[in-house]
Amino acid sequence: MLIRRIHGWEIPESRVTPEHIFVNRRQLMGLATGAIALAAAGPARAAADPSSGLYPAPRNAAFGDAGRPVTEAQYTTTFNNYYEFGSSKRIAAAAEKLPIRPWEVVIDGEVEKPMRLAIDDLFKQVKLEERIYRHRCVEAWSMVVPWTGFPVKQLVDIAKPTSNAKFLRFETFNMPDVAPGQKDGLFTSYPWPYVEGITLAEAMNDLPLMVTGAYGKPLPNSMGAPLRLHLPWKYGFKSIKGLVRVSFTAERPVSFWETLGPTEYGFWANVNPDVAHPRWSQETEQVLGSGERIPTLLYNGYGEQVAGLYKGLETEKLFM
Ligand SMILES: Nc1nc2c(c(=O)[nH]1)N[C@H]1C(S)=C(S)[C@@H](COP(=O)(O)O)O[C@H]1N2
Ligand SMILES: [Mo]
Repeated sequence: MLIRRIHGWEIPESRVTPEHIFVNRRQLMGLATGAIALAAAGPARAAADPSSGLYPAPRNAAFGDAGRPVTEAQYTTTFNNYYEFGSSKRIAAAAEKLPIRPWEVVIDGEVEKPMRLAIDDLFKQVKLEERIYRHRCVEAWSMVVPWTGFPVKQLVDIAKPTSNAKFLRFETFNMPDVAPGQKDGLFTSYPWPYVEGITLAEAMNDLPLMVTGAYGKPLPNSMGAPLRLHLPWKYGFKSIKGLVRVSFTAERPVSFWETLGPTEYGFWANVNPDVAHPRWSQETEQVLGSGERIPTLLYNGYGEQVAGLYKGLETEKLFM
């Protein structure tokens, strides 16, 4: 039964290919893509967002330009995995119904003092910057996004973990009344809320980003507003959206997908073209928007920054 559910989930080619066709059709129709991009980049909601004054944040050039074109917002904001709102990629309209203010984030577990922060108060305690990162979904499609956010390190500083803390456990909202995917039937319930985890050592690396915005604006709901994680060297499912809680733990957290399909989705989930998913190859990826197929890189090309984190862990399943 588990496997059947997973089957319904990740079918990389069939999900991505229609997008490619869709894109080409638009181009064939002679639509000015620039005009579409402008329209898509300016959602009406952004004006009312209390954090909109924080944008655009300065770009941190130390993280480069991804070496590939930035994927236009018209694609990344409308082709999303966000199972809380359904299992198709077209959840953007449904996600707009998520009330993102007021919004609180709880920091608890192995910390000096647990706290509950209003999201805009949290934003006041951190320094936002823009970073262009590659994103590689386990389904073998990819994108490049200029994210705005703050290093996970800054969150660790705010939390003040105790010496018992070894992991960070991230949790998404659970609101079945607004998120139809969380209202599953009797025999098909997912283990909501969505949970993900990383080690404290990973959290202290320079790369992981707490994301608050994209394309120089507050995040659209479809991409995980008001707060999500981005881990550019790991498969996309680790980059959890709609965060309401970060807990510091002594034990390794078990993630949402790991609970559903432990033989397919593990804790580490580092990108590796040479380690196939049990049901498909990870050698290449299809670029969202252009539809181009390109080789996948070890650690999604971020090995220089993160490979050292995994020294001595070679017996672990690092790449699933
Ligand atoms: N809460 C939550 N976070 C999530 C998901 C989800 O279904 N729910 N999907 C993951 C997957 S599989 C991917 S590829 C990315 C997609 O992020 P995007 O919609 O910004 O492209 O979000 C990840 N974070
Ligand atoms: Mo994904």
